[in-house]
Amino acid sequence: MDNILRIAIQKSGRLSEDSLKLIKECGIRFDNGAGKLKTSATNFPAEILFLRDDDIPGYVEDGVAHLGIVGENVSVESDRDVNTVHKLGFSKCRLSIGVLREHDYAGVQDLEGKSIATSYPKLLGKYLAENNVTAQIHEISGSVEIAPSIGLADAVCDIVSSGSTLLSNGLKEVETIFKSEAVMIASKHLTAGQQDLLDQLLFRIKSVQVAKN
Ligand code: PRT
Ligand code: ZN
Repeated sequence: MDNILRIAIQKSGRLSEDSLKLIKECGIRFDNGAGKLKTSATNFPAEILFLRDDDIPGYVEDGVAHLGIVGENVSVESDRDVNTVHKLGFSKCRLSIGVLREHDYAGVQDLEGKSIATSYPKLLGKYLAENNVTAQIHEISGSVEIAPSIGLADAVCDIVSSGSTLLSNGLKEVETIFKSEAVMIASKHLTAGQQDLLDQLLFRIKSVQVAKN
């Protein structure tokens, strides 16, 4: 087991295609037969695990996976003890606060005493504390943007990419609290052999990135 790298990537979602593409562009070949949860590379000592993105930081912290590709937003929110070894440049997005469009918003102090719905309570809590704002954080796991229009919360804090989801829910973006992209995270307990394989992989990833720029 010492000389094999287990890489966890998202099974199905916004990160999946680009994660697979990156691994392939590094010259690593494997069979990704539909529905498989694990596959072995044929020309590099690596295994690929297909997981839900939220589970990846925990698997990497525990050393079940040695590396993972995940949104920095998910990695930071998970608060797991892992190393962020490289930014990958895809799945760029931001974590932003949105309020109802008709709401007169003058600045972050306007959130004082308000309730904010989010799936990112830690990142939001940190932002509010840094800005000396006390607000009620209402943690929900999905469909966050609907919360203000149904009276569940005064504001939302959610991932934004084009902004069209906020718009179609009658919201406007008022604060960006975190900028994110896909990152490679690594276990803090790699063997010397695994560290060597990670270095080889990072060299290939950087070469791919340089070739694209
Ligand atoms: O099933 P699993 O748990 O693995 O996946 P998931 O549904 O939790 O995650 P997924 O696939 O939706 O997103 C994976 C990662 O992609 C996120 O953690 C982000 O790092 C990144 N990413 C990039 C995004 C977006 N863009 C994005 N637009 N994640 C989510 N969205 C959602 C957002 O939540 C909101 O509902 O898209 C909507 C906003 O998009 P716009 O374009 O309307 O602004
Ligand atoms: Zn998820």
